[in-house]
Amino acid sequence: MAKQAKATGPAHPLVGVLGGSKTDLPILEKAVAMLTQLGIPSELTIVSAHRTPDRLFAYAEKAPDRGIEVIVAGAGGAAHLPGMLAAKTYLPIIGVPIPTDNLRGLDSLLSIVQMPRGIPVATVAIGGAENAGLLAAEILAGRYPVIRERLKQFRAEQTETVLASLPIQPRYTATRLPKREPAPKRRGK
Ligand code: RP5
Repeated sequence: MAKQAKATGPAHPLVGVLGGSKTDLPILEKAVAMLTQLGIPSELTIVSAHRTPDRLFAYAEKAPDRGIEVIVAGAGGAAHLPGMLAAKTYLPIIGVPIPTDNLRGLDSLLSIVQMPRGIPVATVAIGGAENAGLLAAEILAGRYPVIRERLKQFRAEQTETVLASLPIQPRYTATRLPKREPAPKRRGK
């Protein structure tokens, strides 16, 4: 696929990519890059569950009317951003646990993945922002056939790249087997 597909459908962002802090942006840019590659318009901004809670509520409440259909939310440590967004909107929320210095993102992962029954957050791997972008695209693919086609193409090219990087034949290592033990005698014979 061309590095960047033409933007898909509406001119407004379909995916909101939110980080809890400026320091989360290098990871979340990978979700934006994936969406851009698939031609899906997105917006990237900072909303902190703890430092700017009113902004979080306002974003979640206005997002559907602004045409946002999926939210990717990354946060680190006591990562409450994805869960609080999920509590305030019916839009699907994809949580990205941001790696941390002290606990290497395990804190972020557990904070995001252990949602209570009734308020789900789809959680990707620690630092797995590319997959968050892909998952957002897969959610949108149900409604936008052009996104479905681009995802199919992405998968096909990915498979081709992997197969092209492998040796064609399985590698055979010749080695001398030890002599076989004689078969044990059957009883009664
Ligand atoms: C969280 O605290 C953010 O998502 C970020 O990952 C973490 C640390 O934030 P900074 O102290 O780097 O701004 O809310």
